Amino acid sequence: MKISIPLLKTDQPNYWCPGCGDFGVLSVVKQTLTELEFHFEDVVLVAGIGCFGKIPNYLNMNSFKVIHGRVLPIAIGIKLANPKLTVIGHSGDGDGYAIGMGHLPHAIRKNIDLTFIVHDNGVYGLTTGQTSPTSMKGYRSKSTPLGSAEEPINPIALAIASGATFVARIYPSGGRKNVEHSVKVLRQAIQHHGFALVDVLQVCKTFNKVNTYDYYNQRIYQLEETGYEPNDRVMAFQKALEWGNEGLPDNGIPIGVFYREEKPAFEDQIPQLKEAGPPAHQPIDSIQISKVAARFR
Ligand SMILES: Cc1ncc(C[n+]2csc(CCOP(=O)(O)OP(=O)(O)O)c2C)c(N)n1
Ligand SMILES: [Mg+2]
Repeated sequence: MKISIPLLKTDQPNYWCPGCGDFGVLSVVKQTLTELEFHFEDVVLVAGIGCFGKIPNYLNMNSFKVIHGRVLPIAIGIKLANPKLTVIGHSGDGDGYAIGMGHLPHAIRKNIDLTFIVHDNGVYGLTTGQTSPTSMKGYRSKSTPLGSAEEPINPIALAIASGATFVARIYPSGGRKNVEHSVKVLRQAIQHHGFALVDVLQVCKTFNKVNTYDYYNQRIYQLEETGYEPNDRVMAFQKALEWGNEGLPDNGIPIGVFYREEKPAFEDQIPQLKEAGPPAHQPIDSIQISKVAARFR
């Protein structure tokens, strides 16, 4: 059956705060999956722990909710078990760039064919507002009451440096133009053959009083509108360093596709997958696990 916005609806009560940026991500995901004309059996969604991690509750589709920080290992496992599936991971700046950070450069350099959407609100929302790896320097919260002394991680630069074949940033808020742009970018990310990082500028109205809707609305600009072509890695890295640097020549925050490159995905290069086919399609009747199981009794 084909995915459609009405069929994706669930009867779960929504626990996100009024005005949460996650609503924008949810609607962009719904629209993109519908536009891509996927069938329900073609797509698996994997989500970690955080406010963003409630997204499977609001999407009536095959989903796997995993422990904190482990979206990528599970998503990779699903993809390798059955490369025919489209796998989409949802993570947060805490989930994906703190506890789960070790997985990111390795998934990137493997170039596993999956889409990794990070709801980046610069704060640990679910645990009531601690400083995260993308909170800006000086950020005050209950975990850094005197202001954070650390520089934030730059996920776009990190992904480019790790050899990512698709790197993008979206802002699915602040009006129709940004929403349509987000759908367009997410569509390309999902269609990309290889690892695609989509960092989402997501506002946390309750806890992050720095990166507000006003903050982003005043700074974001679409890379495409400047004639930017996402095919030069050095240029992409340079663009990745722009972050509303007031007083400097580049004082905006770019959104859109920073870099893309066609390369074989990990799973294309594994002879066992080519010869025997995906593990999910191999017969299991003759496999005896009783001996192994006995060792764990
Ligand atoms: C192993 C483990 N450590 C810590 C936690 C507590 N915890 C739950 S969510 C979270 C951070 C969530 O932040 P983020 O990923 O940015 O998601 P958000 O809530 O902002 O959407 C933490 C530290 C946990 N659930 N499991
Ligand atoms: Mg967060």
